[in-house]
Amino acid sequence: MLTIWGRTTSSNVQKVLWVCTELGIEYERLDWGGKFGGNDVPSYRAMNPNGLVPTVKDGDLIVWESNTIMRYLCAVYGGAALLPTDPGPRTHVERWMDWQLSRLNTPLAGLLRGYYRTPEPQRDFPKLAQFRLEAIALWELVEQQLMAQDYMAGAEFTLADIGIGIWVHRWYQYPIERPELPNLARWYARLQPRPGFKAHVAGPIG
Ligand SMILES: N[C@@H](CCC(=O)N[C@@H](CS)C(=O)NCC(=O)O)C(=O)O
Repeated sequence: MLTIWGRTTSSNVQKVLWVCTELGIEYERLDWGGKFGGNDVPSYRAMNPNGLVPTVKDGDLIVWESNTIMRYLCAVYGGAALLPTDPGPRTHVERWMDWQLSRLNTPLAGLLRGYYRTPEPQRDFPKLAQFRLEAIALWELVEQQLMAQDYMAGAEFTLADIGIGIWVHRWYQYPIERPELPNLARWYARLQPRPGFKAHVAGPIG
């Protein structure tokens, strides 16, 4: 059985748990990181030298980096619908996965840290305002992308929706003003009935 190290409130852990639900993968999960600690335990560092969550063990194999874990699970547990094996269609999914890590993550995680992990007197409000503007510019790209299709990579739900979906849920909870982006809002609503979203992502930011 798969073992997953990671607290359920972590966005990167949630991606992995959501994929497990989509693919019906059984797993054992250990509360790790955040208030549970454990990231600096030498045996954990030996598995994941970053000292971050999530880490996954499948048999003798250790996997870390949430997107790599998602790709691995799709490859091994029948996830071709979530991540096509055909290289062309696959790029449509992977570019948005990479975009999430390389672009969306910075302002969205910055807002999370600022509003949810930093006491109000210590918040850097000009920086938070900048993160908000950067995030809006990026969500506008998503708004365009969703103009003529239901999901990030086309007509079907894929890993791209999971990777960005964990952030859209946070975006709509942040205590900030948001521009109206109707395609984004409709896509967010489309994700919410999925069992993986309900089980692992829905609810207040932890
Ligand atoms: N790029 C890594 C980032 C991992 C990461 O930053 N994890 C955060 C939680 S979302 C973490 O471990 N923070 C410290 C902690 O939770 O103790 C991934 O996608 O897996």
